[in-house]
Amino acid sequence: MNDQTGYDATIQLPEGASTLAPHVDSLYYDIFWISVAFFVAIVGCMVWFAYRFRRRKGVKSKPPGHHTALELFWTFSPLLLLAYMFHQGFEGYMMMNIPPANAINIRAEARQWSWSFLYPTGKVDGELTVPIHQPVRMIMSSHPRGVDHPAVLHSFFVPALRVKRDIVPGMYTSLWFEATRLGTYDIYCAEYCGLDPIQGELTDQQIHNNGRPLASVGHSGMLSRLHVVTMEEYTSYARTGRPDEFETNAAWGESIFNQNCTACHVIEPGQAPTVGPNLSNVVGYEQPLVGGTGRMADLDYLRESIREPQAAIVNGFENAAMPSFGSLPEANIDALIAYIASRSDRGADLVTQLEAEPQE
Ligand code: HEC
Ligand SMILES: [Cu+2]
Repeated sequence: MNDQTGYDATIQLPEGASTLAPHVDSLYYDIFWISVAFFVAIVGCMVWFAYRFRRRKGVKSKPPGHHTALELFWTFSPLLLLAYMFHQGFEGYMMMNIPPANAINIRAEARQWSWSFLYPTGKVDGELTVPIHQPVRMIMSSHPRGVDHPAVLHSFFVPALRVKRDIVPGMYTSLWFEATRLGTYDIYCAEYCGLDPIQGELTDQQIHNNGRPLASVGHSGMLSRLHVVTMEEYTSYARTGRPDEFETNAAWGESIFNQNCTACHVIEPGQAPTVGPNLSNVVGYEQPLVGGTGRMADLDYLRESIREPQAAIVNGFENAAMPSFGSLPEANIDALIAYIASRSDRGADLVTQLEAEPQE
C-alpha cells in the first residue's frame, strides 16, 4: 500500500506530495490558462483595433450606440468563469479544513527560530516524519524562546504538501494533510519572526561555514524537513526509548545532556558553575533552596527540576531561569537522570534503579 501518486515539480509549481496538491494545482492551472486566454484576447483586440481604427485623413469615426447581445455576453460569461473558480476554491478549502476522523495528531511547537514536533508516542524531534497515505493533523502553537523573548507569530509552510497556516501566540491552530509520495521535503516558516541580534556580530564566513548555514540567525534560518516514510519506518521511528547505539541509559542520557543542558550546566566535580549549578555530586545530597529550606536530590526532585524548574530554586541561582524540559519524553528524562546520578558518588543506587526499568 505504498504506491505513490505524487508528482515532480513543474516550471511553475514545486513537486506535489499530498492529496491536496492535485486540487490546488488544477485550480491554479485553470486560472492561469483562463488568464492567458483573456490576456491574448484583450491585448490582441487592442492591437487590432488600434491598427484598424487608426486616424486617417478624410475618415470620420462613427461609433455605434450599443450592442445588447454583445454586452450581455461579456457580462455573464465571466460570471460563469468566476462561479467555477469559486466553486473549485471552496471545495479545496473545505477539504483542507476538515481532517478525516482517522488522522493522527502531531504537535508542532514554533520558537524563535526552531521547530519541535511531538509525536503521539512522546517522541520529540526537530524534523517532521510522517507515514505515507495516512492523514496527519498538525496542532500548532507558538512558544517563548526565553524569559525575555516572548512567543511571536510564525507560519508552518510545506510547499510540496500545499499547506500553510499561521501559528499565533496564545492559541492553537491546525491543518491536516495526507502525504502521497515518499521523500524529503522542505518546511519553512513563512511569517517574518525576527532577526537574531547576534547576527550583526557574525562574519559572513562564520554564517556560511557551519554545516547548517544561517541555522541560528533568525527567521530566514527557521527551516526544517519533512520525511515521508512507510508506515513500518514511521512506527519504528516514533518509538521512544533508548536508541540501539547506546548500551546503557546513562550513556544515552549523556548524549541528551550534551544536546540540551551544557549551555548552562557543567558536570565535572570541582568545576565552577556557569549559568546553573554544577550537576556533579547532586544526586543523594541535600540541596539548599531559596527560602532557607532544603530538599534531598532523589528521583522525584530530579524529575521536578527538569520538568518544572521554577518549583524549587537552588540557592544562589534565583537570578537565572531554567526553561522547562517537560516536553521531553519520560524515557529521555529518566536517561538524563541516570546520567546525572552516574556523576555523583552517592548516585549508584539510582543508576541501578533507572537502568533496570524496562525499555519498550
Ligand atoms: C538556560 C539555562 C539552563 C539550561 C539549558 C538547563 N538548566 Fe538546569 N538549571 C538552570 C538554573 C539557572 C538552575 C538553578 C535554578 C533552579 O533550580 O531552577 C538549574 C537547576 C537545575 C537542577 C537542580 C540542580 C541542583 O543543584 O539542585 C537540575 C537537576 C537541572 N537544572 C537539570 C538540567 C537538565 C537535565 C538540563 C537539560 C535537559 C538543564 N538543567 C538545562 C539553568 C539551565
Ligand atoms: Cu518563525
